[in-house]
Amino acid sequence: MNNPIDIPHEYVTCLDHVGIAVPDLDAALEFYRSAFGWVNLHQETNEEQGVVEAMVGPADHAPTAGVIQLLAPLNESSTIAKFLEKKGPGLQQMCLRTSNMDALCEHLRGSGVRLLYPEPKRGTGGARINFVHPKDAGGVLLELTEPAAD
Ligand code: CMX
Repeated sequence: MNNPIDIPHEYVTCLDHVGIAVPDLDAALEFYRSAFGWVNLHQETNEEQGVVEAMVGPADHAPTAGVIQLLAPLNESSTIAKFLEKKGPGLQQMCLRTSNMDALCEHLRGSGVRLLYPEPKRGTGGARINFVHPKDAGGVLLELTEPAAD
């Protein structure tokens, strides 16, 4: 049966990134540069999510190769500020890339998996994002991202 709701592996395409909460973005960038020669591939501020984020990887990274997302809090009410306060710096999330966010969300909700947002929000580079609650994903905050068309 060629129903995309039944075959999520066809539209959940790769590990997009792992997200690390950091108190100091510049210090974290310098660590990945000096330790591994990795570079800041993309940086932006997402006011809604309360973060300044930087995608870090090898300068010639392949489009489907997972990268590291450094997440620094934009203000004290930021999710990342709360995470740093409760747990300290470290792995905050893992993100899977999808080519069909709507079908994936329908599939997950139909399976009883809790998503944090009723509709996707704006993520890195204009991507559509949502999150699986960590309690429904083995203790891992699981982000889902559908990159912007360009
Ligand atoms: N990873 C794993 N478990 C986590 C977690 C995380 N990042 N954050 C919270 N939890 C756990 C808590 O430890 C807690 O477990 P216990 O009940 O066993 O103690 C449980 O989840 C619920 O925690 P909570 O205190 O009730 O909820 P929080 O206020 O910590 O919020 C969450 C948790 C996931 C709802 C919140 O972090 C959230 O909305 N995240 C999505 C948005 C986000 O992370 N934005 C920043 C990144 C932006 C981007 O990637 O673009």
